[in-house]
Amino acid sequence: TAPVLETNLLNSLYGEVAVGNETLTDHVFKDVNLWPSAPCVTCGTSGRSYDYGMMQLMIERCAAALSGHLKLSPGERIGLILPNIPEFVVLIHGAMKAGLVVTFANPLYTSDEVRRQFADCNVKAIATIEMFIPMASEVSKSLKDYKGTIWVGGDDDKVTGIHGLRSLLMADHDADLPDVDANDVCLIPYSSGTTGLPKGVMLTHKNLVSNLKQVQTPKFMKYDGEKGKGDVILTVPPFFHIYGFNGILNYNLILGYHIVSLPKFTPDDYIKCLIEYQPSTLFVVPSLLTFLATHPSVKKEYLQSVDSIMVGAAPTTESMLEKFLLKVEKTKDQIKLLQGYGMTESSPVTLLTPYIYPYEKIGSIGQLVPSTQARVISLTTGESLGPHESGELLLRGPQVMKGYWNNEEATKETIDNDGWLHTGDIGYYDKEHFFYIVDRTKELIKVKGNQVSPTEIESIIMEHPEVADVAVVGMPDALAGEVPKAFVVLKPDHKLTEKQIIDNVAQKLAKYKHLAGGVAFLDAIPRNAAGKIMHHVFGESEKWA
Ligand code: AYL
Repeated sequence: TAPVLETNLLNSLYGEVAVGNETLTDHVFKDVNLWPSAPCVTCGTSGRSYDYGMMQLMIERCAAALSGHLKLSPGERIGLILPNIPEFVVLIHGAMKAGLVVTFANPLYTSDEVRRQFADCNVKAIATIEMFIPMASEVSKSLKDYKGTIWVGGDDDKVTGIHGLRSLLMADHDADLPDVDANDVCLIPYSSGTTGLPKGVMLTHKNLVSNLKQVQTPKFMKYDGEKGKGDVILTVPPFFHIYGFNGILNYNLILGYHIVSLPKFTPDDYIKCLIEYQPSTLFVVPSLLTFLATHPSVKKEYLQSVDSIMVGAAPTTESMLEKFLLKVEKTKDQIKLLQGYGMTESSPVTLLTPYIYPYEKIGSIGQLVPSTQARVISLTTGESLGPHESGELLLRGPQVMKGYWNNEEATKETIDNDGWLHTGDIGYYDKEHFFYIVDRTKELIKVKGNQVSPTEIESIIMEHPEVADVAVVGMPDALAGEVPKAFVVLKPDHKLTEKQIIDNVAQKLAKYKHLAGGVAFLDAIPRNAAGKIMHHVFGESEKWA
């Protein structure tokens, strides 16, 4: 009998994808023999580049070294502290081929932040570049049964026991690579989800491969699914974030495209890459789109080669998309403006704009990708809502994570008994099943597409003996989207200053988490009956701004 569908439960309009027992690395490099000498990844700053054949060889040798030389066993965790450089691909896919589980950290993190993450998932080896070797050594002291540090770009150091990547790749290693099961976890990125501190998100090969198949459905693709067109893509979003890793890197590797990436964004380097590499597709976050739309040194001539731009990871306004087209004097047929929506917890994509879609839908985050279902539920009654009614967005599909690492309670709060992922985002859909995001119920702050957990900043401010209470909230910002601002209650007769609070946070956290929105002093923090900070009260009233 046909399943009885609940009313207002939406299925993807584009069918289903089938996923077998294939690992992520096997899936991503499946067709590499068709284009071994095509350029694979190029560093836009240094020009260092590998072709697909070389990349595949290095991945295989890296896997052998991690298993045969460093003696890392299947299932053990390796931590990457790497910017967007071509060797990122060698390490991450080499590790996955060896059956390891990867967790990656932002190279801008302080050692406190890296230590917290790497100790939480019990990392056994770290790979990083010269600049962060001292940090890796310091962090490794708090890791149990640590097996070694890999220096990307450096040579072996017999004194400190550091392994140079070059030496690892050059030597022959006796390794028996494991048969990896597609249901095994292979990646643990960190996300604060709907509440609290960042948590490990357990993603399996199957989650990530499903998502690649879901987005590589003809309706959502430039060439109707045809591969190997030799496209060049320019990208800045970090490979150490799920958007950069699965949504950009793996997505384009499967197609055999040339990926040009910048380890560090500067307007000059970005413009240089536009001119030198003539990319057809740009992958951006909203703040980068704002840069393209408004920066005086970006000239329309530099974008002649561009036919599509993918924007994701944070809200983009319709007016910014239009402003961009006006600035570069292009029509929506000349440059396709595509939007994707998702979460780290969903590998990440759940909604995407079709490659060709009606102009009046500009500003929408798109439609459900294959094998994905959605409900929009009322914030008060929990019932599933119809078109144009705003509520919390719930999603279900094979790309949804296995759960949070070592945190069953948070897993249960986020994925309900029926498998629905509660996004903490508020949105609605229209009659054609295009979705729109209007707000967020969760505390998460997004600074230039980066996640900032208010809890993380609040706990640092609370450590100060003169602080009685604190709430950190995202304030709107023209370029960054949002910036964190702290509302602080001091203990009686204390004189802690705004500057002292800002400096203390700056010492302990990466730059994008700093209190760019400043500090305001209050007599009390609005809390609900359960004692939870009512973060949303701050956004609703002028008096807090
Ligand atoms: P995380 N519009 C509005 N908000 C968004 C959007 C969007 N297009 N995309 C992500 N968000 C917010 O885990 C939203 O609040 O993953 C969501 O819950 O760092 C949160 O960011 C998740 O943050 C792509 C490109 C998906 C990127 C992504 C999202 C990866 C961000 C598909 O094609």
